[in-house]
Amino acid sequence: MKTAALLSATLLLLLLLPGVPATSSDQTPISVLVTNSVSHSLNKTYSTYVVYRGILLGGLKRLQSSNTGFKFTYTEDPNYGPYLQSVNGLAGSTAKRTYWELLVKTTNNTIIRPDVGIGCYIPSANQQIILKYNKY
Ligand code: B12
Repeated sequence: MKTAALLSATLLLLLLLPGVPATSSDQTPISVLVTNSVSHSLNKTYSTYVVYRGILLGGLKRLQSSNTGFKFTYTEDPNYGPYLQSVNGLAGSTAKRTYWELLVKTTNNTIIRPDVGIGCYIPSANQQIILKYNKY
């Protein structure tokens, strides 16, 4: 009896505490904009989600398997982890000095350039992830 009361009190506390998800599987919705500043081809926007405090890579994998036409590949850097190599069939190239830049439009419309890659970035709800084919 005591245990049951304690359990419901804990559950109530979890539901009431701001910022604490009711379950660890809560979805954090994000959109993904694919854009190209080298050849100015058509932009594409997709919707997906990451789990609570999940990494962007997980959201991109989920988006890829949702059959919306979004495709990506990545390589594994020994020091920094996943490096976004190609998006929708277009790959970055050392010879052409091109790469897929990772930008994020936050909910107050500011565009930031994360100082980590797709394997470390943890999106917040309703952020727009911008994958921009760019030159360096
Ligand atoms: C040059 C450079 C780049 C170039 C690399 C191109 C090239 N062929 O030279 C370009 C412009 C492509 C680049 C891109 C990015 N970079 Co950079 N880059 C560097 C820099 C200044 C030097 C790397 C280097 O040449 N090292 C010397 C060589 C001999 O060692 P290397 O191991 O072979 O270097 C390779 C890796 O560093 C790799 N690489 C470069 N950046 C990144 C980022 C990630 C996430 C990964 C997995 C690999 C990777 O490319 C290098 C060449 O092959 C470092 C900072 C520094 N001073 O070390 C940042 C650095 C590695 N980059 C960083 C970041 C965050 C990025 C981006 C995610 C930025 C963004 N928001 O778009 C993107 C990667 C996006 C993607 N597609 O996944 C961070 C990584 C931190 C982290 N823990 O994740 C660093 C440490 C800078 C920082 N902000 O502090 N980068």
